[in-house]
Amino acid sequence: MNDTIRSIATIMSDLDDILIFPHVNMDGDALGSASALCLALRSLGKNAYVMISEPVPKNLDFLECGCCTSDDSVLEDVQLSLMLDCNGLGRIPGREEAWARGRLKGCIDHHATTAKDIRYDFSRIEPKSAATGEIIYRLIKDLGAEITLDIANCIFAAITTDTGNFQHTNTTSRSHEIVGHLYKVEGFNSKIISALIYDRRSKEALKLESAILGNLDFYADGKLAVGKVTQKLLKEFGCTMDEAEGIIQRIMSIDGVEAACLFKETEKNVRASLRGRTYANVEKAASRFGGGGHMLAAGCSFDLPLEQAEKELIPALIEVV
Ligand SMILES: [Mn+2]
Repeated sequence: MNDTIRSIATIMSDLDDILIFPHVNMDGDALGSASALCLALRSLGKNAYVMISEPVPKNLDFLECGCCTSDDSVLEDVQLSLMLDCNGLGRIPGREEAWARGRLKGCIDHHATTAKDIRYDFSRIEPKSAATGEIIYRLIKDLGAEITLDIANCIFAAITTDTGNFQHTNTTSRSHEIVGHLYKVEGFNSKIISALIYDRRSKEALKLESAILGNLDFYADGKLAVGKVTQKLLKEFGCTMDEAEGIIQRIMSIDGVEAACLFKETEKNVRASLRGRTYANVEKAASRFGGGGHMLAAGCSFDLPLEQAEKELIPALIEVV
């Protein structure tokens, strides 16, 4: 089932109380899409909130726009629970009860991953869209809401982050067309938004990055590069895990590297972020361990110590490079 954006707009036009659920470890697309839609719904007189269970990452704080809450009972009656930029209860941990309150359930996403644990009343999955923000922009237009400056900023943040600043192969003419429309919104300045997202790193985060980059492991004649963010390193530099954001792109900038893996040792488990350059299907490797994503950008997690997670994943990555 893939509903049209127009039919989703028609359904949502009749609803007043809506909770929006971006994925855990929110990124610019998850939060930007969620806040953009929330603001648009509010402008149409509806009660809408973005339900989150973790702090907003520092570099994305300007996307919060007064939309986010962790209060399950913020709405008395929830007519719709809408999952954005993800699919499946595993992507919204800690928010299952709030999710269940929605009388209708919907999903808007651009990941091809399918989830079998939810029956949606409507869904739209567009694997060819570079960002969920592209789908949300069109939905907002179909809802008849105005693209305000705040909404434009959120949509731009969604698209610039998920396209790697328009450098990833997922970038399409439509990505640029939508951004072209954003430039027509009064006051819109992409430079300001890019600087907020990309140019607010701490000195400590840069030191963390250089420690990780200085200690990479290479496999398969240098085609696979593997880095590690350990709890020990985070403590040493006084950083939090979200300050490791962007390091994987730095690894991918190495000539000859076809695939990169960045292990992130959290307090609970080990997550792996994966990237491919042209042909390395990292999603194939991730899906073996219950993860997912896109062919050239995927992730998975392990309830194992870091060394064991490496032993499991690295051979699977060597196979795809
Ligand atoms: Mn996304």
